[in-house]
Amino acid sequence: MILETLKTSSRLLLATHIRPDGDAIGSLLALGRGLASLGKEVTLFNESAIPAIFRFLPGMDEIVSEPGDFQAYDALVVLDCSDISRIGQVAERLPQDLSVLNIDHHITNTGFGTQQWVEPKSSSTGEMIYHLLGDLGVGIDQAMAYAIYTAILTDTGSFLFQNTTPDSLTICGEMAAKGVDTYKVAQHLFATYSLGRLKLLNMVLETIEISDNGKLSVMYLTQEMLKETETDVDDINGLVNYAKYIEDVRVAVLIQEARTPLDDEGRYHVSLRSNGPVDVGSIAASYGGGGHPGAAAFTAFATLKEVKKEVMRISESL
Ligand SMILES: [Mn+2]
Repeated sequence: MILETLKTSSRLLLATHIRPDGDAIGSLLALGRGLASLGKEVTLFNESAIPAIFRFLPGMDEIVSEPGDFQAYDALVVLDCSDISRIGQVAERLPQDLSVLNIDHHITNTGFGTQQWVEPKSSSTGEMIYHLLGDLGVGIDQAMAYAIYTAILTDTGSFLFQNTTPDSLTICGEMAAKGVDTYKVAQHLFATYSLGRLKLLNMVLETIEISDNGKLSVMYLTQEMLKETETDVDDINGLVNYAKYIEDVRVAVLIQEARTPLDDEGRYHVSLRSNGPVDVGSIAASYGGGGHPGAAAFTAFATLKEVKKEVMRISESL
């Protein structure tokens, strides 16, 4: 089982998904530091650039964007990924014989890897890492506490989402008692909007459309808007939630133009958020994507107009 493999391995590669969120980064940092405290050689890998809002977390500079030679590791630990492809292009060159440990909380997890530990009821992978560190006999220090707190706080939408459980709140309380300055975390994560980001938000809000039955809202964001407001992908995080704040809306959608459109056909990242009983994870899965019941995404290859039309069609089943 995973616990035994971690205990007996001495060189570990830890990876998480591209376009990392707070849970991905928090889980990576917390488990990485915990394993290092047990004397293991640990490499933390993420293929994407890390969003600036997470730079305050201790140990961020240890995350590398190149994993090096896979033969140098006893195992690869994949965190917060519903599928191995989520770690990025590097997934295509993993050696067949590399032992892969899959630790995740997505209900859509494909069960990839040599060993799996998937807890769909867990608010976040960070919450699972908290329990794993306990099982490994690691004493959680302040740096790990910051990472775990950030993971749970961001994946529960600051405890506003339905995945918030007594366990998530208890663990966060414990992390605060270990010295996490919760006000400082909130300032870094939520009070660091640039003027450009606010202008971008304004532009995106202007695009809101509501389905005829009022149950679905759609917004879109183009590369042109990013250029005009001098913002980048970091600034898109969380924008989709604004479409969710509308009365009676059950599903909120943000259609985001990808940076490199393939040929003439557009490529769009479609994020879905649910405000309650609707499972957007299975809606996204029906379009080849994935996620959670409350938050999911898929990629669409079409024009913006076509993507919008298709998204509006989702409202008919709500
Ligand atoms: Mn997560």
